[in-house]
Amino acid sequence: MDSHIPSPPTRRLSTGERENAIDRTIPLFPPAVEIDEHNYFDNNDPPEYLESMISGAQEFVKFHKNNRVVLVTSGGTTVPLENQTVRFIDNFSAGTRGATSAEYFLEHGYAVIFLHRQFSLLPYSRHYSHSTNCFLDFMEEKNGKVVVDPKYQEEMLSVLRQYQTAKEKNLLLLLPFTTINQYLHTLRALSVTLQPLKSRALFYLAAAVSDFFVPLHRIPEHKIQSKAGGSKLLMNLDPVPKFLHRLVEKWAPGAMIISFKLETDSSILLSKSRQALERYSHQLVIGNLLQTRKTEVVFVEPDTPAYWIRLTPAQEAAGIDIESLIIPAIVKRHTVWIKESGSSV
Ligand code: 9Z3
Repeated sequence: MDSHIPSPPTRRLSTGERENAIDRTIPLFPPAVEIDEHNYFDNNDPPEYLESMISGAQEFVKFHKNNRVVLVTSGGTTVPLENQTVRFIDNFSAGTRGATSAEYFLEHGYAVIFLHRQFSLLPYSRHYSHSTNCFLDFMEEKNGKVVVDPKYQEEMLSVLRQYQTAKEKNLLLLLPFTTINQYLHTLRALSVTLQPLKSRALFYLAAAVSDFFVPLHRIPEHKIQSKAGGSKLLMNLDPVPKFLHRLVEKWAPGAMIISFKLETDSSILLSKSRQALERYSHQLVIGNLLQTRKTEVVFVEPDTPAYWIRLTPAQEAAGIDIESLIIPAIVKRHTVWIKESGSSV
């Protein structure tokens, strides 16, 4: 690469115009109520595979009927602009938080339903699947055979054993989605599936969910055509209903529910997280900033001062996952939640 060409600023894909930007200081959208739920789910069809996916999940829940089960959502959601989709709107999330957290939940004895964006990072394989962690770099050739480079043997053996244990003990159910609509239908159906577990069910909603979408009745069937001479493409997106309150009240009563709040402006992170907690009346909002999400998060809970979890510089240098601190703190709270609800385990 020519070193005289300045590299583009990171993460900023367009300078944009201030007056067109989403104003993150305005209050959150109001939560969805029953009529919004009907409007959305009656008018945006479920994915064809939903029924068979849910029957697999029912089996999994039956198998773990006496255990703690966490539903981890992970990765970004896409917003198709055409029904036969060539173009879509997406977001940055690679699913690192979700995939890493799932590993630590498994380590703490949870069964995990991993509802993830297809092709985003997966528990265990994430160590070797990222473009900066290409699996081929962990291999070498010896006597005409492919073997793991000795310097990675120990770590890979440990990851492999954990992965195989999770498989053998049927502790990990991988369920993919791609679009925001698939995500919402699946989340609702899974919530109902988890109801028999009552307080032993935990929701850990780490997926980066789109705020805007094109409803089914407005989506063009075929690829949007560009006209000769070039015309502007104007998009008209509806807000995605905020179903968290429905989830808390109706879809998963009794379960412990944790959502994430993502911001880029540190001055509004705490207030936005507190607003979300009050608006949806669940148990915990984990606030994080895009820029520092791998090294610090803040727990916002009812009647409690904000609680920060931060990696020390030494932990950061040693490559410690912040999720290794987040998950034990959650497990402690989930234990209290279960006890207070009068259940055991
Ligand atoms: C998060 O905040 C996650 O921690 C990240 C993880 C998406 C930042 P990565 O995949 O990133 O590890 O790179 N998730 C929730 C984001 C979200 O959409 N929250 C909604 C909001 O902020 C509320 S449900 O409005």
